[in-house]
Amino acid sequence: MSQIPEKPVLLTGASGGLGRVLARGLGALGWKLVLTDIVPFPDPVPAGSRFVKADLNDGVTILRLAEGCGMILHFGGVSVERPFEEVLGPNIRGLYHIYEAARREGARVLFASSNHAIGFHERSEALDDDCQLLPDGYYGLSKAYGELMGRMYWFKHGVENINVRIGSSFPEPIDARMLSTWLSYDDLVRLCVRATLAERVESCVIWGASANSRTYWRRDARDTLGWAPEDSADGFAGQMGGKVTGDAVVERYQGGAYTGMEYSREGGVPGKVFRR
Ligand code: 15L
Repeated sequence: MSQIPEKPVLLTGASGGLGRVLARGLGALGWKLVLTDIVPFPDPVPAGSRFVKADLNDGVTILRLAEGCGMILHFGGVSVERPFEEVLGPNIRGLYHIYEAARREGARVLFASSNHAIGFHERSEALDDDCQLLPDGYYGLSKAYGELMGRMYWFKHGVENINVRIGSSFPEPIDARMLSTWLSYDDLVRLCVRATLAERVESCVIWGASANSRTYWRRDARDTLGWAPEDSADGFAGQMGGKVTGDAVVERYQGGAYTGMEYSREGGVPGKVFRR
């Protein structure tokens, strides 16, 4: 079976850390990519692909870029915690433009969601894909909104989408938390390949992490995609033992440092969501 999609693939956020990894990895497979970002693409554009500088706030341009594409790998937008007003345009309005483009083209969307959509779950919890969304800031909130937008577009318009709650995707884990949350670049590229080529995905959630034995995460839709991580953070455990912050809030929750930013709850009493 061909590993090359029939139609071109739109990759937003192409100039960011993960976008560059994907442009290189998918370009090397011979995929025809439409790369876009608000800043110039710093690498050589893979053969058969093109780069167009664009702002996610510009809906007309996003619609044009998506013309003829069968898949949108949406990695664009603000990728760290920022004030609400900075997140709003790229991550909320921009996402709406992506979904409208997908609806018009009959394209599938892979949404780069984040562990920060569920960041206020405690590290002692083992989560399945249908756990409560517990965002740990405005960035995480935009990711939770994005997942719900995907669900709405699937139910209302039949736009298929894969919501990847990415843990920590870096060349290597750099602290003790990442022994649980690390996603290798190779596992990420393979995940995007399967998400694009899988026959039917409906609207689903994937935990974006390698096969880390210290994981916080369990069930998701990976079997539907035919994806399983091949790498693991376990081999880095010896170097990471002491790499903790010493901050009680940060170490308590899965979202780590993001949970402690602007944290103003008094007395260190942990937040709880009441369940009936
Ligand atoms: C994310 O969502 C960020 O984009 C990334 O920079 C890391 O902070 C990562 O989460 C993480 O939680 O390690």
